[in-house]
Amino acid sequence: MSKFNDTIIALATAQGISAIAVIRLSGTDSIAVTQKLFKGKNLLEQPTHTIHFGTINNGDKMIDEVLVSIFKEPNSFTKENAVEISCHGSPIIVKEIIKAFLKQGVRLAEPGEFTKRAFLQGRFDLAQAEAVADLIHAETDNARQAALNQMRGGFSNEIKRLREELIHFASLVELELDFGEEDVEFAKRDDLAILIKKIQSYLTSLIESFDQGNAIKNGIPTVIAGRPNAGKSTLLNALLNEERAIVSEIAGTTRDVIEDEMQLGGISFRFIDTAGLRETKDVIEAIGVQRTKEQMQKASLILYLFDLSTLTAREIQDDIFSLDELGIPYFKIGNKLDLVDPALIEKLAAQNFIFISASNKTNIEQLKEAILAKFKINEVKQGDVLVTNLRHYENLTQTYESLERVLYGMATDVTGDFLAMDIRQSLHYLGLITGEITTDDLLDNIFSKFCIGK
Ligand SMILES: Nc1nc2c(ncn2[C@@H]2O[C@H](COP(=O)(O)OP(=O)(O)O)[C@@H](O)[C@H]2O)c(=O)[nH]1
Ligand SMILES: [Mg+2]
Repeated sequence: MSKFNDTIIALATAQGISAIAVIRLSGTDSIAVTQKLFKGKNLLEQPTHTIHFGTINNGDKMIDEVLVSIFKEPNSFTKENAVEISCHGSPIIVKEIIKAFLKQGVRLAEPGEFTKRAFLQGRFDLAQAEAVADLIHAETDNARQAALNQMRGGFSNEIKRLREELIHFASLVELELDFGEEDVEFAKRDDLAILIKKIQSYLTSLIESFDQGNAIKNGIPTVIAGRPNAGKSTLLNALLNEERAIVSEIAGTTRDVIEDEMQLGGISFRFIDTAGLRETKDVIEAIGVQRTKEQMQKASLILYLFDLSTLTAREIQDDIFSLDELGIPYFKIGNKLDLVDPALIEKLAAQNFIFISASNKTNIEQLKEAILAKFKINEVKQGDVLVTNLRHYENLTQTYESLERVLYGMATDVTGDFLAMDIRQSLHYLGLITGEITTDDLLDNIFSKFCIGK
């Protein structure tokens, strides 16, 4: 593992005025550098995990009264010497303090650099490091619990254990190769097959958890679509209980995509209002219609609105045909219930329509219940293992497929060198998940998404 000599600094709390701001430093010299700017006790003589009152000074100028917490390696988040300075939460104080440290040769931290150092120093594996970011960005309690579970171990330990067992077999198969012509078999093929099936069964449970995990982490994009004037913008406002989108009797009012989030039953739903679907000569409206189609393709659910007051059988037929062709789950919603004759309702009820009046807020709760029933998730509990990260999902799937190739290879009696190659490939994908195998690009990609100071 690489050692870092340079000391990094960043504001760890949110920008802006606050009661207290925390500036953090990490690196071999962080305590020594702080001592140069600090008036109070000699920090270098203090034990780890202690807090000290004093002032931070730039030359003769006192910047602020502060509390300094010191953490000595390896007992800090980064496993390096680390300091946290709690000062008054003024942006100008924060700026002056950081400037004073920069003058001492300290460097501004890059996004996620503290967590990256913690990972490189072996504090946790890559999947756990990624969970740190998820934890900070969690918007629902379920998302928080899923991230916390992953940060505290999640599938990491089991994957590491299975990977080691597989490494053992890989080396036995490779040893056989050294014996060339002689017909030796150190790696018992039956035992290898049993291990692979065991790993695959664990992978399957993880892969299957991604549907829920992804919904919990990223929310469920729900597109409100339909023809102009069906009442889409009115429905968005009714769902969110606020005047988010402009409602008008003029067809073609909504030209851009408008969206907002709402939590239902522990999941966050992203409701997306769109431009009405129709042929149009208006260039701007046409762009809106194009965007609607793109949004519909990316949606997890479409709330498709029909205007019951103008509806024709032909319209239902055409629109449902297009929806079925798209292949995304959808609800058929009949709007403007207040304007319609009960005979029509009876006819459409047989076709699974949900009836609402968006402007009168009739049956909006029932609609929410129907949406929720479609995406029912179990509450995430402590210790539940859920895959929420697309990168993990993809690597898990690739591992599974490469293990299939190992099994196929054994079934068709391929030579040992091909078998060894397929096992190595599986090990590669497994290693990417927990970070035994990394590249600079992969790390940059992951940690650049963190905030500065994390
Ligand atoms: N009577 C009635 N009018 C509605 C209802 N929902 C929407 N409207 C009206 O239908 C018109 C078009 O609504 P809007 O939400 O802008 O439709 P959009 O083009 O699909 O976004 C407006 O005049 C709304 O007030 C409803 O449930 N009943
Ligand atoms: Mg609209």
